[in-house]
Amino acid sequence: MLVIVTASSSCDIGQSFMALVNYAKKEIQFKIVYYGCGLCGKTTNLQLIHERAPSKSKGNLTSLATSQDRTLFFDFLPLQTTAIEGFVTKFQMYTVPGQVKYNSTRRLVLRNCDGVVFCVDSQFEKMAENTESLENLRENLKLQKDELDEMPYVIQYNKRDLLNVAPQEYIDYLLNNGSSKIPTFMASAKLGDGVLETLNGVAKLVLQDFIQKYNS
Ligand SMILES: Nc1nc2c(ncn2[C@@H]2O[C@H](COP(=O)(O)OP(=O)(O)OP(=O)(O)O)[C@@H](O)[C@H]2O)c(=O)[nH]1
Ligand SMILES: [Mg+2]
Repeated sequence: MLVIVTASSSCDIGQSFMALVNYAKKEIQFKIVYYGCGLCGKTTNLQLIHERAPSKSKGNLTSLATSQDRTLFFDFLPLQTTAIEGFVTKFQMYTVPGQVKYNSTRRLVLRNCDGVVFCVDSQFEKMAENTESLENLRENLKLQKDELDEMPYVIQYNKRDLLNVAPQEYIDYLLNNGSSKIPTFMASAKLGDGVLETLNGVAKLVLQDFIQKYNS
């Protein structure tokens, strides 16, 4: 399911890496966070990944949610692969709670993340919320001395199955600076379209970033 990138297994990992490397167990752990406004589909992404991932490479999906199925703290899904030669590579997948009032929780979940998926609700009337959420992501990353533009980051345009969605170019203009640098993925998490592609996209960037830092 995940893109395979190989690296030498005898690396000396510097302190600047956020990824957790355990030499004794031959394990590398990366943290990927799904961010976005309330109800954009973050939890649905993780549910779909959990449903489709082969059982030997996934753990339990843990969701801490309100009675209305809104994320209260986070969702958590561990995935495992052999993307880096000689190491078991673990991806710890998290979602944040999108509701504006849970900002301190979002900051906690964002800590030490290695990659971000910004999930967009493509419906026209959600554009202000998407923009606000992206701004909130940038601010929260700054507080932990990270810059969104310098980290592995992809955008998912979700809910493309609905009729009232904004055109891709318009969302690009609003949320992606019209830039072709940030990989974007069209998706319907509800139907299962584009979800694994998004995951592969961010996993590939996270691994490339890790290998590049290691090589330098
Ligand atoms: N039509 C459609 N509905 C979707 C899609 N993805 C998610 N939904 C629905 O949108 C609602 C919210 O989805 P969630 O995954 O719970 O959203 P969330 O981003 O986790 O929301 P918070 O936990 O509040 O931040 C649910 O009813 C989903 O079934 C999609 O691609 N298309
Ligand atoms: Mg949720």
